[in-house]
Amino acid sequence: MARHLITSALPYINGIKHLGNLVGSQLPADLYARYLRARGHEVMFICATDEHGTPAELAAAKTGEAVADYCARMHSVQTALAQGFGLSFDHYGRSSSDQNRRLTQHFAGRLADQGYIREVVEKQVYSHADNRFLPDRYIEGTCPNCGYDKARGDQCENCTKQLDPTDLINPRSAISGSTDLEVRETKHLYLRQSALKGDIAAWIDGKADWPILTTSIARKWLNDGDGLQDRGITRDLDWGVPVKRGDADWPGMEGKVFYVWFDAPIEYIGATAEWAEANGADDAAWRRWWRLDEGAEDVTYTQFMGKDNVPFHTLSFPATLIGSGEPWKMVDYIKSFNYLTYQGGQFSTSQGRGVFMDHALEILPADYWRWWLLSHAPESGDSEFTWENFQQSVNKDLADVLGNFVSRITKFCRAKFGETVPEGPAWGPAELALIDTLTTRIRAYEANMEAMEVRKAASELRAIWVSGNEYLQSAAPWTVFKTDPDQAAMQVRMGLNLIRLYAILSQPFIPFASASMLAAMGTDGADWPTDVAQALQALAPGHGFTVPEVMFAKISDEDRAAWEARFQGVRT
Ligand code: B3M
Ligand code: ZN
Repeated sequence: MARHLITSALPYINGIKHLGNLVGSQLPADLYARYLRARGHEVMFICATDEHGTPAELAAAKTGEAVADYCARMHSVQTALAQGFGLSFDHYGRSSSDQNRRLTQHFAGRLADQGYIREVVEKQVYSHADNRFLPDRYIEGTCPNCGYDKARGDQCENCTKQLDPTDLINPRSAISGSTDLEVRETKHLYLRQSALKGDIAAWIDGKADWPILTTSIARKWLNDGDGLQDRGITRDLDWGVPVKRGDADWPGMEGKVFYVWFDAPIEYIGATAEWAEANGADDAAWRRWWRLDEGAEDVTYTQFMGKDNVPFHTLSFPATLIGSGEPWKMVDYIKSFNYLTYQGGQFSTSQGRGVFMDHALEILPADYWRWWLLSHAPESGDSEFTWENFQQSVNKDLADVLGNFVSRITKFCRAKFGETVPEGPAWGPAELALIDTLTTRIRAYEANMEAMEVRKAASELRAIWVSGNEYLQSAAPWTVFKTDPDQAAMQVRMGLNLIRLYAILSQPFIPFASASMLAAMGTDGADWPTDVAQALQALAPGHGFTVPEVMFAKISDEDRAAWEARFQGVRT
């Protein structure tokens, strides 16, 4: 049994996330966590809300709530939606937690002790119209690197270049649009990333197995002239982790907070400490996942994120961990994703364009979305959600292939043999051939899951479902029954055991349907089918089962048209 630490990029606290956010980190991370647990490994699956920074402050200002109240409310909203989608986090923490505050201040103190912090009097953009300093994300302007005119002050999402606000051309407030900005002097702490470039380069060079998407972005900013510039890690904001050096005050930094991207990745550790507290465990329980000198040396750590988060996870966060001089567990593998587009355009909260997590669950069960998103994950390139493709894929894969198989075999058995597994003779050549096919397919499925090749794993699973249908089609127990009911009984026994096998294999993708299939088969035994022949004998003759409700109602053209209209967004 191996030990796996899995983290998904932390969604910002503000707003309900859309399907693109979901498939870009949390959902594939859940797929991987579920699979590893099903294989018997020890998994710690962590995520949290990213609560600091201007997004939270501005969103709270809009609702009139105190930002702490807003974050508490939105954390429970996001928690409920995560549960609705079956995201099986061991803990869904909060970057505003005491644990994260203490850890962030600890790391800042360690970095200072190691000489990796310098104090800089810098120029920060103050907006008179907004009556506040404007941190990076809320200054927009033209990117000096590629000319994109909606570049943000921290990063240009067009060319992913990490920026400082004062780099922007024609800057304006992203809050009010005001260009009445004044650059003011203010003292901030800078993390001397440049002094850690060699350590980080060596660390990345050792990651030969990383996906090209991840290493190419990391190397681009590492080797590009200014990739590892020293970066400001404090801000003139009220909401955030107060700047302290461990437990001590930091003279001259009163009233300032750490930059959201400094404390957010530390919340991966913070949320694990929150998990320990929530489960009445001591510090050793979380430190055994994160400290190489306290039991984490045998942990494999995998991170899931959208590609625009790769620079922070391959440069800034490693700089914090390495710079601390302490033996913290660092990521072993980063699975990063491209983008999901919606009907040829972008998801947009402000324009109500695209499907967001709350509406998705209102109209269809989570498994419909999980299956489509994972089988179309934006791995090697962007994927596009279209209602036509969604309806076709779900109706075919889930309703016609899997759902239909379950329904035909259970209803036929009930009609001819009752709701117990019939016996019949031993398997014949057709069954043995099926077992060979399934064994090959299941090994390929396992290999793709281990490698986090999400789409390939989905197509192997689909092929496994199809092979059961092909078996049923050629065996045709409903015809055989007329002349040889005993042979039909054996075929049905195989079919019922295939349902249990499918439930176990499908659980990482469609956990809700998997659970109802196992319940219908009257079993909670879900041992992974290492030996396929043995697995297909789990439901012995005489074992009781029930015919499940229709598992996947098809999406009608009317519904599809109505949803397409509902989520098309306001015409701009
Ligand atoms: N909150 C995700 C984003 O860019 C950001 C990830 C933090 S992971 C430590 O929306
Ligand atoms: Zn750019």
